[in-house]
Amino acid sequence: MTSIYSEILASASLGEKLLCVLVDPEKFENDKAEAFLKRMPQNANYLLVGGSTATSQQTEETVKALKQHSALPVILFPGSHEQITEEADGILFLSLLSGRNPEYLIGQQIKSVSWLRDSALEILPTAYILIDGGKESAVQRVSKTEPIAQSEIKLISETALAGEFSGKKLVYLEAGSGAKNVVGSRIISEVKKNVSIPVIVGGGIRSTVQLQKVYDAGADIVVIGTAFEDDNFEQL
Ligand code: 1GP
Repeated sequence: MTSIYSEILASASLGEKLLCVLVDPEKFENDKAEAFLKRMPQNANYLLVGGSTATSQQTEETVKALKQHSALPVILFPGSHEQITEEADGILFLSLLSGRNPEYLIGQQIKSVSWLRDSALEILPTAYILIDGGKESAVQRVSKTEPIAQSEIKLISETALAGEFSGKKLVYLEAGSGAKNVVGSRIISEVKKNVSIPVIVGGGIRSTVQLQKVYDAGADIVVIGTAFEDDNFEQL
């Protein structure tokens, strides 16, 4: 079976842009999974499942509901080590490098080892960088860390590169779920220029215009949650 990461690398090397639909198990109505998936752009590549405070049971049930109606790979995007289920295909193994809270740099990761040690989930080490999206995000609240200001392009870029040097395979530039301000184009292009691993961008993307702008700036993968969840993604 081709691994998720080798697919991502192949797409990135061809300049093919990828789209992830993010589902928060705490808010998702599992019995409406089929209708939800029909509404999604048919070019979506992955389903991401996770939220800041979802339980393990909620996560597992949502993954199962999505898998019943979709053949897309499901990747966990865990807010905590408890949101791990074998029902998924892979996991973004996140380290919140923008913050200085050891619990989200390494603590949660250690707690997840007993779940992951014998797991078949594909582990995708990810440099997770929280950037100011104009309002307090759930990541900020839960992790008790500050986002990096959008003006700190050099710091964001160096944080991303430090992530790559530490062995992360992906960089995730996160403006926070429901962000007012999407991660700026200059940040994305600067990070893209500096790292050689694929770049994910998410937070506050609500229209095809914003989506295209983020892709044009250099994002390899875009994550959209809230706009699809609220069914108000603006198509042109
Ligand atoms: C949040 O980046 C994701 O972690 C997606 O954000 O919900 O605003 O699309 P939205």
